[in-house]
Amino acid sequence: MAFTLPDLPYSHDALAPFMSKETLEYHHDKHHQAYVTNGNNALKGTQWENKDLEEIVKGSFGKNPAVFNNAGQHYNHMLFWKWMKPGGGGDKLPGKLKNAVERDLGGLAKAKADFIAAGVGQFGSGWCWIAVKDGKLTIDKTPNGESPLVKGATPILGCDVWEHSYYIDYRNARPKYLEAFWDHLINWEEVDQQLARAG
Ligand code: MN3
Repeated sequence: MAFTLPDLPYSHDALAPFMSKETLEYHHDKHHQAYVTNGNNALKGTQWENKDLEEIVKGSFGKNPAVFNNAGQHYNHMLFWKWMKPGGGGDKLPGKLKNAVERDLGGLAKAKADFIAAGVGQFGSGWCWIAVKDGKLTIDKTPNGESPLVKGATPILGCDVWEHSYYIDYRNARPKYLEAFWDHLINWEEVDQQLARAG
């Protein structure tokens, strides 16, 4: 199934000042588009050409870097745009998600600190995550285009810590970007829905 670039679920200027119009114009319109274009080219003639995205990501991991890197990043970004909304973030978590964070991650303050530490601790490009594995929430980080999906887990929240995601707005201050993502951008209702789907 050919990849297509989804529209952002909000306007390019909707997340300012925490993520600027210029960042989204480059990040969504150019970087994500490049993963779509290069992924479609890499898929041609492979066994994954007509598979769905999750199957491509899992199947090509460790086998075909050109397919995996682009498919992995397409998968991650499809989710990333949905994990943000104007006026998001903070401590207004829906009940089921809130309970799971208390139960598995030691409460919201510890979850925030550990999530930010995972993002700051990812050396070079990558992502930090909250994922569901065996019915429990975990915090993790991955390099490049990898995700919890290739470790048998289901991501329910992720933050892109590639420099293209924050350098225009925060320069080298990755911790400040992660803090703003958590405090002002996360779409907790979407995270809650993905938790419900992950079981
Ligand atoms: Mn990115």
